[in-house]
Amino acid sequence: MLERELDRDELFLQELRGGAFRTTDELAHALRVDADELAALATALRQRGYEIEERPGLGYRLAASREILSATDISAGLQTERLGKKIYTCGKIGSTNSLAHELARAGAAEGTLVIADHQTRGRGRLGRRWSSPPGVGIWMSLILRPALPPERAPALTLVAAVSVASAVRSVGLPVWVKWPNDVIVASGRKVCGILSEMEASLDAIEYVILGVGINVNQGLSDFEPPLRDVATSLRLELERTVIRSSLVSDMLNEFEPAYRTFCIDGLAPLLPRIRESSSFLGQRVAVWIEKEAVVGQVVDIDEEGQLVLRRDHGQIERLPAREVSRVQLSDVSGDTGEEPEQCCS
Ligand code: BTX
Repeated sequence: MLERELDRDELFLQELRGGAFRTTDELAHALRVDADELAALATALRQRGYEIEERPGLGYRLAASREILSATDISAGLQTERLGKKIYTCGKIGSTNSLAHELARAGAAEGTLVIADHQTRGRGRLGRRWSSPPGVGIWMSLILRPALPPERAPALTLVAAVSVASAVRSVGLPVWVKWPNDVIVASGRKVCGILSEMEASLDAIEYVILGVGINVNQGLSDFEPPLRDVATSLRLELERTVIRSSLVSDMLNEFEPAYRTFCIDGLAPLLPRIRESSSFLGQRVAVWIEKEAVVGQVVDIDEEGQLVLRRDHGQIERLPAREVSRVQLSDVSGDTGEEPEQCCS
């Protein structure tokens, strides 16, 4: 049922591609729905922001001036063996991670991708909100079933972040990975956040949901005022629109070989790329673990994906990503240890 709904949405869009009118009969036949269901589908797509015109006698057409997120286009750009072989596209959804959990519990295969045009309850780590307005971002979740012990899973976030960073650089924007789960531009503003969630027994992972949010075509007004200082989009940085579907394919093409390497050989072979992409190496940072700040200089990211800090008194500390709520550059020696009022995680 769920699958059929999602597929029909995408099918309708595919049928309307090219911009010409398609008669109600043609469309109803292709989608295996009746005229009323077709009208309901058109309404739902309009709510997603698609301009769908309906004319008596002529049928429907997509007044296609807009950049469209499409499973067909994503598939056309894929060079992967397993990732993205099954894609669920949705219009408005609470959270792609939630739907991906549902699909994974129902047995969806590794590599299944859920992607939405708009999230109403997009979430970040630790219950934080992720702003996911319609038509301008990549809000996607990938189902993974790595044969790894659960404690290895958190490092997958870093592997994904490096892959997003490579894909974004290939459209011409220099970006860095902000350990543990963001991708930022030179000003420090965030273009991407990653949320991995895992279902596991004591010694085996059942599945991991890798949720990736990329700000692609937002204008300034698409960001609520509190976000304007901490977030940006590719369009704002590059001053041009970026095609979301091809960026999704590029990200999956980058991620699949890195993911395979990680599953076989761990993080070590990927560390040179991770270090090279890292925004923090050599910098002095404050890392919040619950309400406590640990301040020091970042000297490395280790084979477990932990941040290696040298504290002021010279002691080396390794911080695991899963315990960290927030990281920021710190100029002040002897930080107060209090959480800053403004959130820029
Ligand atoms: P995070 O907890 O590291 O970051 C969340 C913080 O980032 C927020 O508190 C806010 O300050 C800021 N923020 C919120 N929205 C945005 C935005 N669009 N751009 C930049 N900064 C923002 C990061 O969590 C992980 C985000 C994962 C989002 C994906 S989208 C697809 C999937 N589904 C879902 O519900 N979440 C993931």
